[in-house]
Amino acid sequence: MDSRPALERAVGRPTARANGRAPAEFFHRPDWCPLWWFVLFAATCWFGLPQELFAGETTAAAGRPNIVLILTDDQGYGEISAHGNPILRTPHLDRLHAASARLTDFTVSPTCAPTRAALMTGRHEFRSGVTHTIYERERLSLKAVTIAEVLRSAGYATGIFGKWHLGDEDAYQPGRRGFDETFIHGGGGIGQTFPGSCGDAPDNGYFDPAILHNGRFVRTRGYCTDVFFRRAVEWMAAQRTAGRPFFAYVTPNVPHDPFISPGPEWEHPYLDRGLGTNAVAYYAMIANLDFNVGRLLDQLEREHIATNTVVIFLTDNGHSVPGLFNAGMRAAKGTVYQGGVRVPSFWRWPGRWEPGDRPQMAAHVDVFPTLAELAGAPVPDTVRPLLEGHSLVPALENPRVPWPDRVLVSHLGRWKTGGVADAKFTHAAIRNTRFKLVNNVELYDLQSDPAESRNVLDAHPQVVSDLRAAYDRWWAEILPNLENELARGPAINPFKARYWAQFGGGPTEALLRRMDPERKFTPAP
Ligand SMILES: [Ca+2]
Repeated sequence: MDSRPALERAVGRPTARANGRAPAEFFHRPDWCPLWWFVLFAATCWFGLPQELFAGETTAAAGRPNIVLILTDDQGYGEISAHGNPILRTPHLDRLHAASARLTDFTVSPTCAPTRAALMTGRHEFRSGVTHTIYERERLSLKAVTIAEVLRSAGYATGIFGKWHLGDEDAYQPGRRGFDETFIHGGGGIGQTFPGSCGDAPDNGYFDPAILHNGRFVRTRGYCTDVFFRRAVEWMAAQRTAGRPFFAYVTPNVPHDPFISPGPEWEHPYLDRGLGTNAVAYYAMIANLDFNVGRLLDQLEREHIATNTVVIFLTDNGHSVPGLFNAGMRAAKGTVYQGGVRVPSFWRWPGRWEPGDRPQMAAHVDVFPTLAELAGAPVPDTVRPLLEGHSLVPALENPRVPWPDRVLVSHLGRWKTGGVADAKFTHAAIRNTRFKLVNNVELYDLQSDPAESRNVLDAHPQVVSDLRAAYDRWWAEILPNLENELARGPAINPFKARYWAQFGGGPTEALLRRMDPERKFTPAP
């Protein structure tokens, strides 16, 4: 197999040369995939908005801002005090919220690896083989081109600090997917062990974790979130000194379970508030995360690069502790209801983007084209037609920019091994700006009923018909891309094998059983 990075394979030559086409032309391309032609046709019919409205004049590419993308794990829309949480205090995220353009209708996937795949590729995760968070189905197809590759080809230094979760085998690691600097844990969380390849270093914990730094483990000191942000800030300072624009992808593993508090001082404000043990730890983890976001923002000020740095804050799915404040939305992580897929989306560029809400319907797939445009990074001709996202720059620059209707699909995936044929209408939703069709039998009017409490399927037969047709087409398109469904992983998690090779040791019988790749096909009860 061609061992070059996917971007170089895509363009067939070294990728530093520009292809000469301005990013704003994404929306004028005649060779868009058929689905998007259908979407635009539908949008024009339903709302009478011309396609050209997406192609607003932009000025962003005139500069080359640094880009910091913070993506937290299992923090929902409601876990920010500026969003109305009555208990949790997040003063630094609130500060970022106040200074940001905020996409208030921003959709991600229902779980971790899927959202990360869509962010990295600008495409729905199923198109890159990601249909689960484990069982080799979290591996991002090696055919995919990542936004990190595109930014690096444009001269950006690229770094990841935290969770990757798109494949733990060497070929899938972020160092081979466009990142110069990698400082990560394995699997979907610190200390995890699953059958096959997905898992972290043995016996790893949230305190003093062993972290894989550019291919070698380092023994760190402190709580995981502090460790990841500290290294990210150090690396950003080094890039500033070197005079290189940078893309820092900061992906802490919190507040994903296990709910391990960073310390009693973080728990204190949440004791005696009627919260369960997990909820106290969950809020303490977020409070510590908030502190680290503040530290990062302060560092940008000290380095005098805040005005030349775009800071983006997203989370990867809805919250995971039932019963907590959820901004009035239905359900949580692992569902396609709004509580599972609508998340915070803050975009700060001081002096460039007016702080305030942006109502335009947006999603994780939009991040790739947006970052490429901000960086003035050329997207290969072979990749551009595959992108499903739109650049958000017009909306970030102008809160009132008209925004055509579109359709987005959310699907949980996670069907049993080999069971995709039965999964078409299970944990599946397709929506446009106003309506959402869930599992083919529930229709919600998100504008009048954001809580998704009233099924109005019978009242809107044309809407249902149109969404069903779009979904049928989408489902047929994704099936050929599910390349990981029957993949068999290695007998030992690669992170563990690498750790033992560096420090000595080996698996116990119990650990061997937990890593046995056969469990993918016959899971233990
Ligand atoms: Ca997650």
